[in-house]
Amino acid sequence: MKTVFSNTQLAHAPAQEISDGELKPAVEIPSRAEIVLKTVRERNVGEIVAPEEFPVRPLHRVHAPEYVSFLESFWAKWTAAGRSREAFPFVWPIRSLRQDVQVEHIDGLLGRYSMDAGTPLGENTYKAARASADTALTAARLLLDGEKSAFALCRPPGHHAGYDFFGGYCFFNNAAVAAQYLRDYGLHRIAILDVDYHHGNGTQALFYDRPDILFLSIHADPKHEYPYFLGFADETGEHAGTGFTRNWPLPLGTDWDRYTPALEEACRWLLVYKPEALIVSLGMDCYENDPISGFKFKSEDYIRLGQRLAKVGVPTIFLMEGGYAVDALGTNCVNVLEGFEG
Ligand code: Q9C
Ligand code: ZN
Repeated sequence: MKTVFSNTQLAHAPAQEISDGELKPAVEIPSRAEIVLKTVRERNVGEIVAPEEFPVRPLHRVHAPEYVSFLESFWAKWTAAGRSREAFPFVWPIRSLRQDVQVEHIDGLLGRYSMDAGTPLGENTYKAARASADTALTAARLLLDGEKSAFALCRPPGHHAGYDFFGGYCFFNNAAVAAQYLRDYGLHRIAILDVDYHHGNGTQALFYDRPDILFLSIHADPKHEYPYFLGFADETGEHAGTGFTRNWPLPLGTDWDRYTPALEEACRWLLVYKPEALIVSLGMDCYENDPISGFKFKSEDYIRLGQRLAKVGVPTIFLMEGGYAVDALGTNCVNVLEGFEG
């Protein structure tokens, strides 16, 4: 299968992140994409193509135009305020604070458009995130043009980003942008299967009231893991979307054997729903040596994951999400792709 990737995606290169009460070296870093790209080459997954440059319109189908503009203009405003290092939000308009004020200060804007303090923004974040979304859109385009599968080597990732906020290392919701694009260009039923270790809160929220985009997510129980405030089993959709969201929160320590019942159930939902396209939000952070996660996948389990998804028998695009054990990331990711291709 073809891999889509652009070097522009490497331009977002955060140095540090806030976690566990410390400033630590960032884990969502350019070498993640580089090692996956290298492994795709070495193991001859297929041709590597550059993304098309899409206009902003497909982003506006999913994200608030004012949010996109905020990201675009962020660095100019940040530096105009005399700051030169990467930025972290630190104040949010939560309960009892006013939601209706026109925020102008850059510190207020950062809180208005974010969900956490763990996601650094830098000079090139916007252009890298745009390129990552272009990579997802190009993979969607490949499917519309008749390919049976494609791999979008997205980075920065997307599934935590929502209608008007960034967070969890994510800025544009690549999977959501690709899903909406497939809808806008003629497909009627899209399924998104999110196998990242963390719940895809952004993707779920974007499509929560819609029956045309099924959202299935298997992840660490938010009772014990980020994002803490979404991803529980009782979230099944609302209004016309009732029944078109499913969550399988699993305990910390879950290994492949304890993961497969959830995966089998998710695959059964796919069989019933009969999507015209499947988008896999492919995080590799269920891996046993992931530095920020608590599941116990072995590298070989990623082959099994790819094999199982092939049996679903639907045109599929894989979009990279998380996965922070950089040394093993290329192997784990290409294991899925090879497992899928058989
Ligand atoms: N103490 C994705 O995998 N918090 N995002 C980590 C660790 C944020 C992960 C805190 C995790 C976000 C795309
Ligand atoms: Zn993750």
